[in-house]
Amino acid sequence: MAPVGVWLFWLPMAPSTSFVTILAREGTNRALTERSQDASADRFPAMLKAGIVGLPNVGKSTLFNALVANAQAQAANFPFCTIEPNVGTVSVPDARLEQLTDLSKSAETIPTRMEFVDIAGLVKGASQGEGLGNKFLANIREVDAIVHVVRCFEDDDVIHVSGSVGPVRDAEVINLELGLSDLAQIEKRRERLKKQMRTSKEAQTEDAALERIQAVLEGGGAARSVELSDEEALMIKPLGLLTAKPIIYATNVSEDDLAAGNGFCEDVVALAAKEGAETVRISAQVEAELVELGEEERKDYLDGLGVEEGGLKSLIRATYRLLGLRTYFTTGEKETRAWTFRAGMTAPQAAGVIHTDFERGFIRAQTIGCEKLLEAGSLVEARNKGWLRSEGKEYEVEEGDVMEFLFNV
Ligand SMILES: Nc1nc2c(ncn2[C@@H]2O[C@H](COP(=O)(O)OP(=O)(O)O)[C@@H](O)[C@H]2O)c(=O)[nH]1
Ligand SMILES: [Mg+2]
Repeated sequence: MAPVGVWLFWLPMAPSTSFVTILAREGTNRALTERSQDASADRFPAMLKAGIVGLPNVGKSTLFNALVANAQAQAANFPFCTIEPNVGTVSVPDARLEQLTDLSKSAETIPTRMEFVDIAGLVKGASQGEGLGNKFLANIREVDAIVHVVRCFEDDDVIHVSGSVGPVRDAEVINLELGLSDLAQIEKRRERLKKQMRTSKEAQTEDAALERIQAVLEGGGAARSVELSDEEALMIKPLGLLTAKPIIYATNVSEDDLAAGNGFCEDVVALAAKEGAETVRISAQVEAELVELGEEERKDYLDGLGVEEGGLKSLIRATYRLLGLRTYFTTGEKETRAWTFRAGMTAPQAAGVIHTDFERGFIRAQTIGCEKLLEAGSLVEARNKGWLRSEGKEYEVEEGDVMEFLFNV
């Protein structure tokens, strides 16, 4: 059957149109519009996941539940916020979305999302099968980044598995288990490579890289601190080394310490700095309470604590960046929407995030930086000033770009 080609001619980016409305107006393309939304949902599993790990009773589930409850409250138009009891998609907070919504007088505002997984039950000895042991480690192997929650709050009512609060010691217990699991993985792999090495140069290269990682792990370090060539990195990727995953520490404090932190937080910041990792201060309990409050009460409560938020937003944003994720926007009267792409993606690849047809049939993109558009005040003004750019297939999309795609299917 001959493919039925539908040409979408270049439509100037009028303030009242986004490409989605353009599609909807072309009667024949209704189905495409609908499919495009389905397809973006299909792509969701490919979306990156962050795993929340830590010792028992440090506040992981409290944090996870607050993340999910917030997502549900903010984005009622996503019915499937919780995929499984311990997997949730959350909206990525972004002030620019509201600004663009105002600019375009959009009927709807749709944030972009990412996934968090509450990974329960790591205890000392997990790499030897203690507790949930290997199941826990397998769960971590599937995530793209680790949010390591450490307890920096004192509360006699909440039992501490080690008997006292000591976040650096706690973090080291977890990191040791992850390291031991990686070591076991590497030993198995190197055993297998032994035979292949006699005849295969690749096997030799991989083994040499693993030997370097092994030495670092045996010294108490993490695989992520080992410099690898692109070739080596690609070779060891299938191993899914846990300590190679990017990590962020979340110091969970009581409400009184949210504004200024405490000595425990400082210790964790020092530990993280040694590893080149970031730290975000949160209060899981404050976030859990905020979920229950109305807008006014929230503000009063936060004002009383001397903070602007309980740390949840900062944590989501920091994790999003840690995963190498970036945002571009589409905006029009129908909706203003944020889309996730990976740093370094070209315009056709970024278009493919919305729908594979957009990538396949990509012709050109019309774009302007979000700040620039807000400065102009409207798309018409931006056009008059000559600030809208026409970009081709080679264009690398930048953080905050407002995009409109011209394509042909
Ligand atoms: N005082 C205080 N208690 C907290 C805080 N975060 C969590 N908790 C409590 O600690 C207990 C364990 O929390 P949970 O989130 O289940 O920990 P998980 O085992 O790491 O998932 C619960 O009773 C929580 O209410 C906090 O910031 N301050
Ligand atoms: Mg839990």
